[in-house]
Amino acid sequence: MRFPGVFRNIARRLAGKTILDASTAEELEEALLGADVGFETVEKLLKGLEDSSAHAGGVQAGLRESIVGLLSSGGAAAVNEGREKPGVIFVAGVNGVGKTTTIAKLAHFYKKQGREVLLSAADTFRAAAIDQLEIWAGRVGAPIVKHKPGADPAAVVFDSVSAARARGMDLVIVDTAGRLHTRQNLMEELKKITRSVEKANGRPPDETLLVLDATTGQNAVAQAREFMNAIPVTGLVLAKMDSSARGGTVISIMDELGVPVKLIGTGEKLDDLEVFDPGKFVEMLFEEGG
Ligand SMILES: Nc1nc2c(ncn2[C@@H]2O[C@H](COP(=O)(O)OP(=O)(O)O)[C@@H](O)[C@H]2O)c(=O)[nH]1
Ligand SMILES: [Mg+2]
Repeated sequence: MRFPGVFRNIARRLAGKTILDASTAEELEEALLGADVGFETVEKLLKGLEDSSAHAGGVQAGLRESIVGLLSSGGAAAVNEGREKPGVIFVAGVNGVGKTTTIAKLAHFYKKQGREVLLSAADTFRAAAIDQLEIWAGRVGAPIVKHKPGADPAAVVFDSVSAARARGMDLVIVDTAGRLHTRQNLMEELKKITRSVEKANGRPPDETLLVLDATTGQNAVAQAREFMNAIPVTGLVLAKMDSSARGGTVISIMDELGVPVKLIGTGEKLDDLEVFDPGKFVEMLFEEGG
């Protein structure tokens, strides 16, 4: 994954500096905004740098540390697989962000660890969505539970979780619709599916992942707020990090939403999913791809 030179340029500009002077602060502000870091997050980062009069390791190290701090503040980054079988991972997000692809990658990730994964085709709004998940299920080698297009997604989920329980499987990953007739309908449906998991499994979903398209910047933040009003999102997945122009999106998304980014999508293939690591990510921003 490579980012254009924004952060590398920042790093160069800050090289050797132990005090943040006004003109550098201004340049830094502009560069961070240009890298898709949201306004409030930029102000917070700058204030942190200005407040400490001198940075032992240099301003650049101070900035990196602050960013890693922001990226780590949302809590545990591991996907919760549930304390009892089957764990239920609920996946939401608007159409086109990369939900179904992420589900396939995640199923593949667990299958490689020898876990038994069942996919639940609860995006019943579009017939093509069921077909698409089925194709991925075939590639990954995971069973799928599906109903007819237009069926009640809560019933699909109930059957999926019940089947996984009966077969003693480890995990159920639930694909959901990203669009219905209205946004209100969609949010109601997601709530209903959540209750259906609880009915079938005796507890709500163990993990509720919201998939966001990393290329959409502040728009992704707005989307996330809407979903978070309807369902208890426990983790974010930033898909399309490989085509994300600037990389700063992650920083403001985590700062503004207070929910950890747990996974990042780095391509269209099954292996293109990574567990999000703040330290590694910041290093990559500043060094590898710049
Ligand atoms: N480059 C890239 N493309 C992705 C990634 N994740 C998904 N996509 C593509 O985004 C498009 C929409 O993905 P899909 O999973 O169908 O989205 P959904 O509507 O949210 O289920 C497809 O063309 C995927 O191949 C990613 O991490 N990187
Ligand atoms: Mg889909």
